[in-house]
Amino acid sequence: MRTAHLNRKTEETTIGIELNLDGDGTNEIETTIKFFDHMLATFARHGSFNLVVKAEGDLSHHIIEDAGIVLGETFKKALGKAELGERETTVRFGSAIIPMDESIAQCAVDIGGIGGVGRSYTVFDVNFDKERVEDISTEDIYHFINSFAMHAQFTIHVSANGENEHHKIEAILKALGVALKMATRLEGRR
Ligand SMILES: [Mn+2]
Repeated sequence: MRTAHLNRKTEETTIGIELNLDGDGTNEIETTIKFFDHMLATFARHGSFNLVVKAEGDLSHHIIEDAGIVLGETFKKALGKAELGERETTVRFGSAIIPMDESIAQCAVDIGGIGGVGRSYTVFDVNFDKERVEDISTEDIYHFINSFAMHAQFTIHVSANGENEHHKIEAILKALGVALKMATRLEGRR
């Protein structure tokens, strides 16, 4: 089983994450931000990752950003470092196009497997019409995905269109989960 757990405490946040890449989507998410809980649970379920996230802090922006950082570090720990070639048994690439009612999201990932050099890059082609959805700021969605990509050593491309911001974001997290489920799968060869 490829698992990892990390705890990180700063003056702003306290984050604890447990991850099993070869899971079934079971998750236990408590971040004090309801919509962020919904995002992470959606990601875990559709990525078939077993995920425990306990996060608290002073501001929702800090919690979301720091949870992205620690989630990225946890993926890196479970997968091994890209620049050392430790991911070369994975499929490496993954992509998904996921609809949710009137919304549609696309996600493509490169986790830097064979001969990987640890490319951390985010392309986020999403426009939000509203500044807030439920109890988060829509600008924090990019912050979360970028923090995650930088610290996991992933290249992540995301685009989405739709009318309903909740649906758009949910489709993005489903697409990210499905793309990463594909990319992190073991290929069975070196
Ligand atoms: Mn929903």
